[in-house]
Amino acid sequence: MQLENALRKGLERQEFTVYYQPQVDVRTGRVIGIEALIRWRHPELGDLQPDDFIPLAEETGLIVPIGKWVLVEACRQNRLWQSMGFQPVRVAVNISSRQFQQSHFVEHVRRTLEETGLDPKYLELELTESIIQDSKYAISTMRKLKDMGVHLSIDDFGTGYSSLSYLKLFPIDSLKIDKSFTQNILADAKDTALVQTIIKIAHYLDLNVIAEGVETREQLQFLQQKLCDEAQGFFFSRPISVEEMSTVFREQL
Ligand code: G
Ligand code: G
Ligand code: G
Ligand code: MN
Ligand code: NA
Repeated sequence: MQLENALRKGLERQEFTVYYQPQVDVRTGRVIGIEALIRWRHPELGDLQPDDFIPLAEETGLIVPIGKWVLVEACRQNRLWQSMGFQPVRVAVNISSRQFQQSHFVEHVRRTLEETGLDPKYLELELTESIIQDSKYAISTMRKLKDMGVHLSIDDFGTGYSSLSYLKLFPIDSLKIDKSFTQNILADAKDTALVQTIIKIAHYLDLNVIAEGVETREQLQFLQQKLCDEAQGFFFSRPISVEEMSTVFREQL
């Protein structure tokens, strides 16, 4: 209850902030995308990570206004970077099930793009397998977003209990290989096999594939050999502030 009130107040008092983690083209090494990751600067508790408050936000429904705020903020900031003359990149925003199931979700995305002036092709929404399963309207909602020109990806791919058949049913653009697989690609033969197979499945289905949680050069080299498209992880950068991200963009001009 206390944390719930603090969450509510935190939203009013603008205690939330968005960090960004680069997503790199495996062939060129250039940053071609960024993932928006929320942080909470709590006045007494200090910086809180999403795992400390997103589950409660989901339970209480506060994830809806919080998620709306993150979407607006990420689109606004990405548009701002573009207007500063940096090379345009896609910004990926994590979407919770509650948020996706709101009847006005599609309209909110449309309005946010209009109001911030961000071209829809520079927005990606990260959905999980469970979101897709929970929602009666998943296909219809996804199709409306796709028709708008927004990119859709499946986050934490391979960790849910979905059947592979949804890959042909749902209008998605890319798969994000979960970091639990990436981290063991050189240590565990089963993970090696799984990652190779996920990359192949993605490409057979004409999907882009990105590996999360890349921490070493050896992992990156493996992914390069297996023709993975993109990589994200501490090897390149931790999630960083707007100022730090601006420096990364400036250096790559
Ligand atoms: O940011 P971290 O680096 O700690 O993220 C931890 C988890 O929190 C991830 O699973 C991520 O998807 C989730 N997360 C981060 N930011 C957001 C957000 O804005 N909305 C939602 N729904 N989840 C987020
Ligand atoms: O139920 P109604 O006729 O208002 O639905 C109009 C459209 O809005 C439907 O085609 C459906 O795609 C969408 N919609 C309705 N309810 C929901 C919901 O709870 N979640 C989502 N994501 N979309 C919904
Ligand atoms: O579930 P989601 O993919 O949205 O989560 C992103 C989370 O992964 C964030 O908490 C982010 O800080 C974390 N993360 C990003 N890169 C790495 C990495 O290379 N290693 C580890 N252990 N975590 C990472
Ligand atoms: Mn994510
Ligand atoms: Na993930």
